Amino acid sequence: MKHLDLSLYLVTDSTYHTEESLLHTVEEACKGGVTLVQLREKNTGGRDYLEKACKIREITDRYQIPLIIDDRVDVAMACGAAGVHVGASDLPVAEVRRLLGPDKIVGATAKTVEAAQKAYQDGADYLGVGAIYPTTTKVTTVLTKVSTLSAICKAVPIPVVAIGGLNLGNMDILKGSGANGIAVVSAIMKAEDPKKAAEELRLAVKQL
Ligand code: TZP
Ligand code: MG
Repeated sequence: MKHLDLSLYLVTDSTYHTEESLLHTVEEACKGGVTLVQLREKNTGGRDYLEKACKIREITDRYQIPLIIDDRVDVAMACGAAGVHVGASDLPVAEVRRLLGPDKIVGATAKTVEAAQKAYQDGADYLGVGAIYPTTTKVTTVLTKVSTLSAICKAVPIPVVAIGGLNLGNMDILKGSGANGIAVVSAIMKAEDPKKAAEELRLAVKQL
């Protein structure tokens, strides 16, 4: 099993950022202690996605933080990212693993124990589980109970990161769930001071 630190997993959102502010926010978040970065671009063509991915990778490389690309195996391969994250409507985990080979990171979204076990068997290195709380970042997101999160953590040997509406004030709900960390968009991407936000979240995750 790969050694992955999922304590504070930053997922990007370009919808309320210029490219410059996106890159700045990611860099500040890296300074503040995020342990993994996922570039998540919806409605971005392959060429622009790749260009952005290469720029983000320059930053994450400087801080030695793995960069995960959401949805797109081709973009991840082309920019030399550390891995790919896929959900239920993306390429199947087994196919992504086959394309990326054994060394790259494959992350998968799982909302049920069955989906979690299948993703693990098919070669996922970690699972994202949620949305734990309502979120405006992702449309039509069904909430996942913490009891389901706990059951998933018990059912698979790979690390699990909780996602969805999580912030400093509400992450205590994860205590004792077995989750290895939290994945956030808004709590960092919308923060006035993303470095401070990351520092505070990182500290809080350690208390879980
Ligand atoms: N998957 C489940 S919830 C979510 C994703 C990508 C969005 C989480 O964003 P936020 O802003 O941290 O609620
Ligand atoms: Mg996806």
